[in-house]
Amino acid sequence: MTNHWVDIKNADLVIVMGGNAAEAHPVGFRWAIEAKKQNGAKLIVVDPRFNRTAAVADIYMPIRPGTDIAFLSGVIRYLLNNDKIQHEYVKHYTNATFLINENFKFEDGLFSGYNPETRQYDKSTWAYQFDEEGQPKRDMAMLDPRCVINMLKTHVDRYTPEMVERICGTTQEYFLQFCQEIAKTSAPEKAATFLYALGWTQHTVGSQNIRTMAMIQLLLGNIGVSGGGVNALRGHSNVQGITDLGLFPRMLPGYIPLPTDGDADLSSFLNRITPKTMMKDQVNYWQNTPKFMVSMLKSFYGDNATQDNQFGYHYLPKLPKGGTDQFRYIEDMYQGKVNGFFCQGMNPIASYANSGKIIKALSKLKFLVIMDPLVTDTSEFWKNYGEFNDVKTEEIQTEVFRLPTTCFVEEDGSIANSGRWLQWHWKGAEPPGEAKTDGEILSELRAELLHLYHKEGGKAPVKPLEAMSWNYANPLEPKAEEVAKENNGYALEDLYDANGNLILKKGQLLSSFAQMRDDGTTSGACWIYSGQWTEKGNQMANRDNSDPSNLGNTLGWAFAWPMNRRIIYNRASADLAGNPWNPKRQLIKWNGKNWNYIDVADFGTAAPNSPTLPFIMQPEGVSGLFVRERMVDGPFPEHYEPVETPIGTNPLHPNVVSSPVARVLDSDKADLGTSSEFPYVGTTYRLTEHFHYWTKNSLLNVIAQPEQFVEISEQLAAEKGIRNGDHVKVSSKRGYIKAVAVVTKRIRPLVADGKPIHTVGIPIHWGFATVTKAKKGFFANNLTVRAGDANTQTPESKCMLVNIEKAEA
Ligand SMILES: Nc1nc2c(c(=O)[nH]1)N[C@H]1C(S)=C(S)[C@@H](COP(=O)(O)OP(=O)(O)OC[C@H]3O[C@@H](n4cnc5c(=O)[nH]c(N)nc54)[C@H](O)[C@@H]3O)O[C@H]1N2
Ligand SMILES: Nc1nc2c(c(=O)[nH]1)N[C@H]1C(S)=C(S)[C@@H](COP(=O)(O)OP(=O)(O)OC[C@H]3O[C@@H](n4cnc5c(=O)[nH]c(N)nc54)[C@H](O)[C@@H]3O)O[C@H]1N2
Ligand SMILES: [Mo]
Repeated sequence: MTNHWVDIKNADLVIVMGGNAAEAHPVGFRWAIEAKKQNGAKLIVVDPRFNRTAAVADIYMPIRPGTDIAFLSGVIRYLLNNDKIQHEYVKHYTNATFLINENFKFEDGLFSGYNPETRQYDKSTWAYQFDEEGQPKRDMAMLDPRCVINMLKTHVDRYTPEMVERICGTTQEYFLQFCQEIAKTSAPEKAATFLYALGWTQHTVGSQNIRTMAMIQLLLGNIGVSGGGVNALRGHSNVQGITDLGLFPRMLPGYIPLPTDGDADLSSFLNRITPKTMMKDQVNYWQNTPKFMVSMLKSFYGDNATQDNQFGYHYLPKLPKGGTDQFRYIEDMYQGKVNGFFCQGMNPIASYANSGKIIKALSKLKFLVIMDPLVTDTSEFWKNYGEFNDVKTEEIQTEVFRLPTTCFVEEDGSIANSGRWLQWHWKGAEPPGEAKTDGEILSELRAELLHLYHKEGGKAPVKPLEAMSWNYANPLEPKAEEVAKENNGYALEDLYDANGNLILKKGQLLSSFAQMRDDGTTSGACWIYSGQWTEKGNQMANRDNSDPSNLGNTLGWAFAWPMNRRIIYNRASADLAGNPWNPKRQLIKWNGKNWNYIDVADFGTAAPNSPTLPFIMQPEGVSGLFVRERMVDGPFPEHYEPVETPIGTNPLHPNVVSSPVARVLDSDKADLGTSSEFPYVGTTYRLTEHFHYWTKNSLLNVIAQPEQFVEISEQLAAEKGIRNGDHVKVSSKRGYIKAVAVVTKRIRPLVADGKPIHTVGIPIHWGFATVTKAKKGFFANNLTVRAGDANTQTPESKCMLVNIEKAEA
C-alpha cells in the first residue's frame, strides 16, 4: 500500500474492485466501514459476483472477469473529456507535460518495438524527447500533440461507454454512475481509495490492471494524500515481508534486482540497475542503490566481502538468461531435469495452476523436502486417494522427507502488514513434538552441508556457502532479534558526516538507510528495513497509539518502512507552495520558515517552489502516466482478452486478441481450451471460513464450510437443468472437479460482444490431505490455466474456460 489500513477511514470514496475485502480481509475492512460512518463515504464494488463486500456497498456493478482495463480506460476517457482532473497536480506532479519520442506508436493492438518471434518488446521508443542539455522536453501548456496527456487522450479515446459495455458486459448506465462518483474526487480536497487484491493480479494483464487504476489516481490527485492511494490488500499475514525480503525469484531484499548471467561484475551490474537522474534538481533516491547493495553484501558475507573481491558479488547466485519463475521450474521438473525440491511453507499441488501437471512434475523428482507444521496435500502427493488423486504409487520414485516446523505464534518475530508496518510479536506457545523453527532447520542444513562438502566434496562450488556470515550466539539457533538487527544494519567502522562529526561508533546499529555507505563500512541486509532496530531499541515493538492528527497515522505504533513513513509520496499532499490540498487532512505544510510534518516527510528539506518534485523514487521526479521501461507489456495499458477468452476476439483489434507478451510456455499451449468446448467462464476465490488449504485440518472451519460448492446463475441453471443442491462436474481442458451446485442471484449472466456470458464461481480450499474428518474434495486448480502476467508471472486463476454438467453424487 502507498497508504495504510487505518488511513482508509479518511477516504471520501472507497472502491473495491479486483478483490473481496469483506471476505478476505474482514478485520482491515472495518476501516472502509469507518469511512462510511465518519465521512459519509460511498462504497462501490465492481466484481463479477455480488459478494460479501457488495452486500454492504452503496453501489454494486458486475463486470466480466478479465476486462477491468477496458472499464478503467473508459474512466480515464471520461475524466479527460469532462475535465475532471486535478489540474495542478497533473501538471506538476505527473509526466503529463513530457513529450514522447517521435518513433513511439500504437497500432492494431501493438506498441512499437514488438518482436513476434521472441514475443517481447524492444522498449527503446518508449521514451521521452530530450533537449540539447539532455533534459526531457516538456510543454507546460500541454498543447503539443506528443505530450503524454494528449497521447493518453488519443489512446483511451476508443474506450467509449459503448465499448466498455461491449467488452465488460457492464451496462453504460452503471459505468457512467461509477465515472460520476469518482470524478467528484478530482476536487483537490477530495480523495478516493482503491482496495484490490487477486481479482486484479491473477490475470495475464494483472500488472496493467493495477497500473490503469494508479493512472486514474494520479489524474485525480489521489496519491500521496490521506484517504487516497494505491492499496493492495496483501494475502498471507507476512507476504508483504516476503516480497520486501527478496523471496521473489528475481529480487534481492529491498526490491533490488538479482544479477543475471550477463552482469559480469559488481560495478557493471550497479551501473545497469542504478537510474541516472533524468531531470535537474531531482532526488532520484534510487541513485543510492550502490550503498544499499554493498551494505547488503557486507551483511551476507561479513569479513569475506572486501573491496578486492567486489564485496563477494561472485558468491551471489545469478539468474539464467530469461530469468526463472514458477512456470519454468515446474516445467523443468516435469521434463525430469530437477533432482530435488525444497517446499517450505506452501502446498503447490493445491495452490499452483493446473494441479495435474504439478503432481506429474513432482513424480519425476528424486527427493522432495516438505517444511511445514501440517500434513499437506503436497506431502501426500504420492498416495492414491481414488478419484481425488488417482496416482500409481508404485511408479513414483520420489522420496519425501517431512520436516515439521513451528508456526508464527510459536516464535518471536516481526510481521509486515499491507500498510508496510513491521510489528513485533512474541511467542505465544511452545511448539509441539519435534517441530523446529524454519531458521533452526536451515541453520542445521547449512552446517551439515558444509560438513559433507568438507568430507566428500561436491559438484557445486562450496565457497559461497563457506563465505556466508553466520554470526549468531548459537549458529544452530539464530534468534529473531539477531536477524532483525542484521536486516537493520550496523556501522562496521566509526562513521563521520561530511563535516567530520562522528555519527555512529563502530558496532552500533544504523538509525536509518541514509547512513549506508558503498565502501564496506556499513552493513544491512534489507535497506528499506533499516531503522527497525536502532540504538534506541526495537522500533517494531513500539506500542504508543497516540494520534495527535486524528488521521490514524500513530507514528509511535510499530515501525513502517521506509523510515517510519506512513503515507509515501506525501509531499504530493500539498501544492508547490507547500499548502495542503486539504487542510483537514494535512500531512505536511510549509509554515513560512520550515516544514511542519504530521507524517515522516517524504522529501528532505527543499523549500516550497523549489524545482525538486515529490516523486523521489523516479529519476524525473514526477509520476508516470506514461511508463518508460518498468512494464514489459506497454507504456500505456491496453485491453487484451484472457488467454482463454469466451468471446474469441478482441473488439478493439481482432488481430491481437490476448496479451501478445503473456507468459505461456510452448509446452502448455496444448492445454488451452476454446469456448466451443468450454463455453463458460470459471473464476476462483476464497471464503472467510477457510484459510487456503490449511483449515482442512481445523474442525470448526470444516464444519462452517464443509463441502466444495460452485455458484451459478439461475439462468445457467435453467439452461443446463441443474437445481440448487444438485451434484455437478465442472471441467476445463486441464481436468475436472465435482461439487454441489449453489444456484444464486449473486451471479448474473452478462452480455459481451453480443454473446451471453455465464460465470461459474469456484471457491478454493478442498483437497485430500487432512487430519480431521473433513470431506475430501478436488483442487480448484485442476481447472486453472498455466498462463501468466508477463511482468510478474502470476497465473490467470481468475478466468478460464469451463463446462458444467450434472453429475452423479
Ligand atoms: N479467510 C481468508 N482470508 C484470506 C485468505 C484465505 O484463504 N482465507 N487468503 C489471503 C490471501 S493469500 C490473499 S492473496 C487474499 C486475496 O484477497 P482477494 O483477492 O480479496 O480474494 P479472492 O477471494 O481471491 O477474491 C477476488 C475477488 O475478485 C473477483 N474477481 C475475479 N476476477 C475479477 C476481475 O477480472 N475483475 C474484478 N473486478 N474482480 C474480479 C472475485 O469475484 C472475488 O470477489 O486474501 C487473504 N485473506
Ligand atoms: N485457483 C487459485 N489458486 C490460487 C489462488 C486463487 O485465488 N485461486 N490464490 C493464490 C494465492 S494468492 C496464494 S497466496 C497461494 C497460497 O498457496 P500456498 O501458500 O501454497 O497455500 P497455503 O495453504 O497457504 O500453504 C501455506 C503452508 O505454510 C504452512 N506454514 C504456516 N506457517 C509456517 C511456518 O512458520 N513455516 C513453514 N515452513 N510453514 C508454515 C501451512 O501449514 C501451509 O501448509 O494460492 C494461490 N493459488
Ligand atoms: Mo496470496
